[in-house]
Amino acid sequence: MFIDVDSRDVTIHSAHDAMRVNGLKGKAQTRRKSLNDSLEGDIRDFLINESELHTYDDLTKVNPVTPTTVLKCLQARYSAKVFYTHAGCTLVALNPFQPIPHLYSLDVMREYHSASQPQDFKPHIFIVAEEAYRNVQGQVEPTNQSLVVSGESGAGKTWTSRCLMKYYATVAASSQKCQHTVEKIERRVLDSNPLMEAFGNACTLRNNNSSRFGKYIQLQLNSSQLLVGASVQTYLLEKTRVAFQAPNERNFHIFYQMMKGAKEKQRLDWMLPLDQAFAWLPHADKNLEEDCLQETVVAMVNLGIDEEKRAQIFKILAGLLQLGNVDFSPASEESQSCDLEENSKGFLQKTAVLLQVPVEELQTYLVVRTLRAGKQNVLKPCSQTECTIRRDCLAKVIYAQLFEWLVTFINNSMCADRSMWCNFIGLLDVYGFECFLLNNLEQLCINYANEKLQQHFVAHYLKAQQEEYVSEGLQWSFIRYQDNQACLDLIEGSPTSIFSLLNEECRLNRTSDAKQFRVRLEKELSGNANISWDKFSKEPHFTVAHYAGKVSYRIEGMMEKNKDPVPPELIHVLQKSQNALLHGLFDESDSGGSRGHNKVVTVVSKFKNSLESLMKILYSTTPHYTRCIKPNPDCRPLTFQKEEVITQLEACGIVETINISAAGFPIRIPYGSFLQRYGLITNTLLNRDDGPEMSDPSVLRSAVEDVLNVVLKRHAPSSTLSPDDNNNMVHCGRTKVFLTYALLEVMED
Ligand code: AOV
Ligand code: MG
Repeated sequence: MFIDVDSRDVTIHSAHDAMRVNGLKGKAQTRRKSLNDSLEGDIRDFLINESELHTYDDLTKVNPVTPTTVLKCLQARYSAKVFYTHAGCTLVALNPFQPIPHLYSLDVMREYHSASQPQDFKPHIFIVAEEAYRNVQGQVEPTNQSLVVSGESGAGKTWTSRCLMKYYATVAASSQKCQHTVEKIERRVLDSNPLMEAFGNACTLRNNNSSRFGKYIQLQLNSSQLLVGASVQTYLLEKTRVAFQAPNERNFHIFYQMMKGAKEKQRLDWMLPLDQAFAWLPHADKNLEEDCLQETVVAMVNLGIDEEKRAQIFKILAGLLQLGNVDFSPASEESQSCDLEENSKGFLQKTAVLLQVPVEELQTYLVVRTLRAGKQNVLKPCSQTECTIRRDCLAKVIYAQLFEWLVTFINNSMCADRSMWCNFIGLLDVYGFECFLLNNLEQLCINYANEKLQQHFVAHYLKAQQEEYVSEGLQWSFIRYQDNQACLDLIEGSPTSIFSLLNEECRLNRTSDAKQFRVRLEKELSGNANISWDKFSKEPHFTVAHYAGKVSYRIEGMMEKNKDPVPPELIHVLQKSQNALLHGLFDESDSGGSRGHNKVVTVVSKFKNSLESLMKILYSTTPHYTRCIKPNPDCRPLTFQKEEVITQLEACGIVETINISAAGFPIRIPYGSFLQRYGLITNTLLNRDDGPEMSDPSVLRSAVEDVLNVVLKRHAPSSTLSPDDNNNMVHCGRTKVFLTYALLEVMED
């Protein structure tokens, strides 16, 4: 796919002549590298003044824009405790990892909100917030806005989204007239955060409060631009965490909140004695500020979850903790079913009591499964491993359904009637690009989502670049810039892609073999340059070259995860629950979809569909990008590590924006400065005390053109400076000369 940019519109269209493309990006990269290496001494001083780097509010103004100069600028600013920097149409936010007094106070919000030109203020997330708020009203017609916050785990996405929500809850709720309802709604919108975080966030190696789901929240505004409601859409909760926590990681916060915050009566109701250890509750000794049950309960109350429902929710959760302590011992003979470990019997009993399901049936269907033989059902004992898998599946499906119920409840509680609102501002807080030593289906989905967002971002950034050229009067256009479509085709394309092959494997419903699948991938996809294999690796895997770097994915277990099977017998047990909420979660009447009997809706299909609707919304709104950067891996306050930051600049597309500008004219030199340095070529050396006629732009411009004509004549005789010529080396704008790196090198020689 190519992105064609004309001066106003970015149109994206598929073209299969992809391979024929000019290697713009490649060439620009080589050029940039050689320039970077040779950028020494006085040319660098001429282009950038290092001692003033921290004063650059916009990275695209650093001249030349290269990864090195951008990195230096960010570092200088971070040392000066300046955490926000523009990067063209993007905002870069560096995580200070410590509270910064007054940076987000009500006074500061009001200052940005009441400013006539907030852009003239210091870079801040409130500029983005305010710009979107003003854009919603629109000069011609109102337009919906999207604020996309991205960055790696612990970079500050969730923190930033919370800041944005507080901003709107403050500035969009100033009306006195309908204060009562507005106050209520803004409270609810803000309370949705701690509630969803209690159930969807967890302490990981990278972030004590890591979001284990993606979310897009739409703040609904009425014609007077007041916040009247909100709706939230969530993406792919990492439900595996309920039953499996990686070493040194924890389960979802809510379990710890219960364990620590229960009052005496609740402890009895929930069967949670203080001295009881739970297998699924590791590191309960760690104390986090996120462990506060009270805050979650207050949020539940404010959102309208009544006492009865709360009791049902907590009992279900407590039941899951007990279930985690149920272990199986191998059967003495193969034809026999597994037994429970001696002390597991009590835990299973408690699970059944808390989930309010019949204990015998629960036990039976954990250890045997039904097979259909002709018209009859026969019971087949499961192996010890299979029993454990069934137990975990049960926990995961309950937790995932509960989370979904909660999100629906929150939506019902916050969402305004469609007639009440006109426009929305959407906030997207999704998991950033991930690359671990071992990567699974989850990472493939997350990175696929990031590829999608990156494509959207590139289209948006190209458009902004083009607009700058237009404002300087340049005719040149980014006609063909190659984006990441090839990688997306590899992952999700049709007819053949990683997703389509995975789905086929699941549809065939056979026991899939990782090695065979790898052979199949290689056979069907080896034509795509974005996939590769390490010939020496013993483990079946494939490696995808993402825009942010290469990631190797393990095939083992991928098909099973994609199928996400739930033992139907266990669902039947849950349908017998006396707990009204739990019973409702598995109501037979709507057990279609993923739990339906015949149709397999795989994890990747569901994810692809939900992402596609998200992308549709994003393309229909005006986007604003914020890139959060984690300056060191250990969350240490005010510590800037270059290698960490540069990798993230790559992953979040800042380096890509540099590439895009390199594909155009990355060196921009004001006429005066240009003549000071290169005027000697035509003996028009410009000094500081040159007369007033030299400050006249047209005089300057013509002197500059003389210099350029001499150089072009010698080095590129086919190029001219005529405005109609689609010159690919240099252009004269209204106030600046726009150059490629190649021509800069020639000039320097
Ligand atoms: P994330 O959302 O990007 O990670 P968070 O927003 O949870 O990351 O930020 C991680 C931690 O960094 C927070 O808990 C704060 O302690 C700190 N922090 C972030 N931004 C700021 C700020 N502007 N000022 C002060 N402290 C900040 V993840 O959800 O793990 O991908 O999955
Ligand atoms: Mg987060």
